[in-house]
Amino acid sequence: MRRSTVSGSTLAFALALAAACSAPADGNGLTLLPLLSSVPLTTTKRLEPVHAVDANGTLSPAVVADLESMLASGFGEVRDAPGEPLQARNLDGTQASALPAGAVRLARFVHLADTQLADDESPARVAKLDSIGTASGAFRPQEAYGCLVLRAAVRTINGIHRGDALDAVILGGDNADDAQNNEVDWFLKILAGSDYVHCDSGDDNDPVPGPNNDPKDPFASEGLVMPWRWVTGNHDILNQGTIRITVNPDEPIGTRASTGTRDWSMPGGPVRSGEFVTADPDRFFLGRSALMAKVAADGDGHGIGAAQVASGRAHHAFDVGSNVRVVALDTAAETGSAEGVVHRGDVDTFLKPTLDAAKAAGKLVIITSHHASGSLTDGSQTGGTKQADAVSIEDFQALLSSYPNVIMHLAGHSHVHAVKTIAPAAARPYWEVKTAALADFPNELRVFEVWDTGEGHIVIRSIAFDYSTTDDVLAAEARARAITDYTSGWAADGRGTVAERNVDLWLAKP
Ligand SMILES: [Ca+2]
Ligand SMILES: [Ca+2]
Ligand SMILES: [Ca+2]
Ligand SMILES: [Ca+2]
Repeated sequence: MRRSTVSGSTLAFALALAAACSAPADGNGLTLLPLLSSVPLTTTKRLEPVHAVDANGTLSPAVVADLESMLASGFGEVRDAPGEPLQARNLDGTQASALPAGAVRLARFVHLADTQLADDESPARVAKLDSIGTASGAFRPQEAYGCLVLRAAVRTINGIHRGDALDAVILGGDNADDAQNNEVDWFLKILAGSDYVHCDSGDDNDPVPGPNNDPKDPFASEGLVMPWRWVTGNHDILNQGTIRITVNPDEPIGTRASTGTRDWSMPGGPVRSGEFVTADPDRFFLGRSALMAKVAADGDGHGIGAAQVASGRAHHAFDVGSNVRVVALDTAAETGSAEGVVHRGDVDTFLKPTLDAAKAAGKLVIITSHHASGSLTDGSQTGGTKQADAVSIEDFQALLSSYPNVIMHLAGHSHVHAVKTIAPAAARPYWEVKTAALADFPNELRVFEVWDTGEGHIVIRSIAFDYSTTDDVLAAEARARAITDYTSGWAADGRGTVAERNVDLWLAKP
């Protein structure tokens, strides 16, 4: 209001209006970030950490003072680097040609893997066990920002879509970090779009006083504007992605953090253990069927319906674009263990009939699951029990290979971009591709395209991309922390090799 003199009543009105716009008392009507109209993929521009990696891991990102010291001395900085051109590859490892001019694009979708959206205040967390190496995921300095990173990913995907339309988004599993009801609620709300998302369990914390300035503040999310499809990972159904939820079923709703969780009543949210957590009934473990029911009830169900609710298993199939069918296989083991299990019964009752139907319909098939074939086990790894009906890696690969229309197996779980030829002995080879984790450096997603060359080949094009931080300081802070996790020497490099990021993967048309 531009006035040189302001009456008392007008001033009161103006102040009330300003308060309503900036900090709504009821939390509703939060403002969306500006929509993006285009986003560079990594063929155009890459982000590169500036700081060298401390191979000794001298300072721990889980210690507030260490983290602040590293952030202040540039461990989290990135710079723009030149884009990385597509590498065209044949299944036998030789270099392939460029796409011919007459090639036709059949499908275009995004793979969003391993968000591991964490309730970082849950008593079920194991943050005190954080270490360099296998337990590096027990604590991440960026984990409190998980909801904001997911919001940034949604905003980025929509921006890419506005530039060149996407048919769908396919999840990679490990959408939630600890199988908790509130984590899945947050995840679904951010993808659905909402003017009020508040990722803050237990007490309502406000580590930086005021709105829109810390990860415990409520925010608005624009939501994905294209269909998306659910895939279940081990972290979606197991405590810390490893332990059966029946072992200590009430752990997350209670008050005792025996293995360390974050205390946001203290500056920087330090990791503490003991009896200090404010109980929160929304933190309960969902379990397979309740998880499926929750996903089925959201939007169009994302591929999940009555059959999946009844079985608790996210086996389903859907068409993407033109002539491409995606077959989603649930490889998470509710009997425990982070690694995957494929049960013979699921192969007989779901996978084979679904592949047979796709073949009869003349569809190209992409199999997608959380675990790649190399992570399939008999279930007996840490936290698990041996499953007598588990399918071996060799048998699983041979099965996919026996269908000439299966062009790719798409997976997550490893948190590293990877591309591999699967070539069972004396059988037809196919591509296996893994996408890095949104949760960990480099925090990238992939866009996939399926092309028919018109000259007897199918080409799977995959290009990595970074979530945008344009006008999003909290997402930028999350990135700085994830990069610090890497440069501190406490997190692995998830980038893979140059031949595994931006690729044109050729194979003969079936
Ligand atoms: Ca860690
Ligand atoms: Ca809280
Ligand atoms: Ca705040
Ligand atoms: Ca809050």
